[in-house]
Parts: sequence; structure tokens; C-alpha cells
Amino acid sequence: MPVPTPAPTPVATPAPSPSVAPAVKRKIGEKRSTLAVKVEDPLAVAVADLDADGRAEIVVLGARELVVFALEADALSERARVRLDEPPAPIRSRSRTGALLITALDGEPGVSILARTSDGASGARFAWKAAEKTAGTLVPGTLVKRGPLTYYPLAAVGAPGKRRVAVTDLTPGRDSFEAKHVFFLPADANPESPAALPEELYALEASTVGATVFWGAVDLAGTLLIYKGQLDKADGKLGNVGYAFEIVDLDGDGAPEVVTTDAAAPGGPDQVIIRRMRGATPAGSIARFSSKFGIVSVSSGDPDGDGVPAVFALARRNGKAELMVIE
Ligand SMILES: [Ca+2]
Ligand SMILES: [Ca+2]
Ligand SMILES: [Ca+2]
Repeated sequence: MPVPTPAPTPVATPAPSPSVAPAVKRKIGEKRSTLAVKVEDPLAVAVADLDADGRAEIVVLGARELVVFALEADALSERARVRLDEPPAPIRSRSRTGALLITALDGEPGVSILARTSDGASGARFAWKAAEKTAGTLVPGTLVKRGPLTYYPLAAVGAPGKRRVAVTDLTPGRDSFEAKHVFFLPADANPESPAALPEELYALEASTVGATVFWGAVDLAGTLLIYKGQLDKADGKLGNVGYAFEIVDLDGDGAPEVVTTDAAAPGGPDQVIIRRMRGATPAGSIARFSSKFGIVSVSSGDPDGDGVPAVFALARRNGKAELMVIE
């Protein structure tokens, strides 16, 4: 249980929802920067406020490591790094795959970082433990292992006390998931019917915009299916996309935008495309940014605490990484 003292105890506060801010229209994609990322074999990025100070940290999952950065003066400042030391997976997928999810879980203080890669026989759950802060001095924290993770974490939905996490496993030897293996934890809370999901999929994510949950799933043909509220029927779709995508309200008007990538194989040139949505249907693009390398993961969050989320696109380059930040 968190203790109500100013001690460096992580506080059990979930990341504030950007939807509580008043609707103020902002320009999208005015600034783009590309940052070097020191993570080997990068697979996924997730952006969330780990220490509840109002500024989001950037967490990058590599095939065998997990690294926490803060964004400071337009550069990534490393806060913590931990090896993923689980035994190797008996069957590896053709191409490396990883899943990274940061969420508050009922019954665990603070936020939990759920990380799983196809290199390991299992993954792990971590807590962020902030180091004591001296005014004006940035001190690193640590990632503390909370326990093993046998599944691939996909998405978290629901208010505190009713949190549900969608999880799955890889189809053996492949880098995709089967819809019939998608289920929710805790196991006694499975009202969502995944019946409308494509049989096989590369990605499944959920974003809450205002009070509405938007689900997105990318099938093997590179079609993004968007579900509003429940997973009972697809309400919108967009073809020819990669498996890295994000649904987020970037301009603060209360309606989501959808951020997608190209359906090109990882490693080649790629791009980030931002579109408005009408309901759950993607409309014309409003901004495009090209990347020399293949984008493997897209996330969003507010690293400077000004209430305006930024888009983070992790690109892979011969086992090395760079991060495109779009504000
Ligand atoms: Ca923070
Ligand atoms: Ca919007
Ligand atoms: Ca911001």
C-alpha cells in the first residue's frame, strides 16, 4: 500500500487522461525530431508517466532488455535499464516480436510495465521505483521485477477497480496472433466478444478518447480495423498499413486521430501518417513524415507535461533504433 508521506514511494495514480483537459484545438505535426536510441534489437515503445509527476517517460523494449528514458532538451536521457533474463524460447518466431504495455493493474500499486518478447520463454512484469529526488537534480530510478508474464500483453481497458487486460500468445513459429487466443484478465471479466476480430492479426490495441474506447486491429493483409466501444463489429477500416499504429486525440478537439505506418517490411523506408477520424472511420491524411528505416512501434504521450501529447515512432535500423518524435 502507498504510504501518505513525501517519501519516494511510488504513488498509485494512473496516468491522467488527456481527455479531462478542456477542448482546445491545436496544430498537429508542427515539429518533428529524430533521436538516437541506445537499445539493441528494438521491438516496441510505450509512453506513460511512471512516477506520476505529470511528465511521461519513454520505455523501449529490446529483444533482451527494457530501457526507460526521459525526454529532456530534445534528447533522450536514460533513467533505467534492465536485462530480460528469462530462459530462451523453445520456438522462435520467424521475425522477432515484442509486446509492451504500461498500465495500472488492480491490486498493484503504481503502474506495471508488462514486457514480453519472442526471444524469451516468458516475459516479466516490472514496477518503476523512482530514486529520491534532490531539487534540480535528475536521478535515475530502477525497474523492479514484479513477476513473470506468460502471455503477450496487448491492451488495457476499464476504470480502476474494473481494469481488464487483453492478452494472447503468438501462433507458434509465427509473428502473428490468432483471435481465438485473445482473452481478458482477470479471467472472470470477459464480456468483450472478440468474434469480430480477424482470424489472425499482427496487432491489437485500445485507446480511450473522452469516455470512448477505440480498438484497433491489424490483419495479415495490412488492414486496420477500428472498433468503437466493443469488439463486436468493426466500425471503420483503413487498408495498406503496417502493424504499428496509434489512436489518440492529438489536437485536443475531443475526436481521435489515427496514426499509421506503411505496410512495408521492417528495415526499409517507412512513413508516419496522421489522419483525422469521422466516428471510427479514418479520413484524409493531415500530416506525413518519412523515415529512412522501418517503423516497428508507435505510441503517444506527454513528456513535457504541457497537456499536448506527442507521437513517438520507433524505427529499426540493422538492430539499432531511432525514435521519431512528432509534436
Ligand atoms: Ca514522469
Ligand atoms: Ca482530435
Ligand atoms: Ca507535450
